[in-house]
Amino acid sequence: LTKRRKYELRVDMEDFEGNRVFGDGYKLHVTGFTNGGAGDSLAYSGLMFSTFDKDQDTWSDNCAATYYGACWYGSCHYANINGEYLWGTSKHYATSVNWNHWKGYHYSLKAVSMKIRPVP
Ligand SMILES: [Ca+2]
Repeated sequence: LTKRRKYELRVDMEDFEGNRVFGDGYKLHVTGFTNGGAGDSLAYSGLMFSTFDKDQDTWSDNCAATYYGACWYGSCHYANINGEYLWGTSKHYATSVNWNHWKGYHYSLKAVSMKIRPVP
């Protein structure tokens, strides 16, 4: 999808208290990050995308299966944006819709969106 030219990626998210933050300017292989309060939790995004049935992470075990998500896992993640939807603060560690640099591994976000557009 993004091989032919450069794109930028913006990630918007929201918690259950009505706060919104964003991360902007990812250029896939991650340069030029702009912090809109979110913190850089996509530091792993130079990696391959993994799902429970396609383990492409760098961990000896399976991140997607262990943390119930699908993401650019290393060993394993700061962001688990396709994780379980657990409605805010949760006892579960790192399995829900996490963005660690904003809300930590015990908070499931209300909403996350990712958008790309070509760099002019
Ligand atoms: Ca693995």
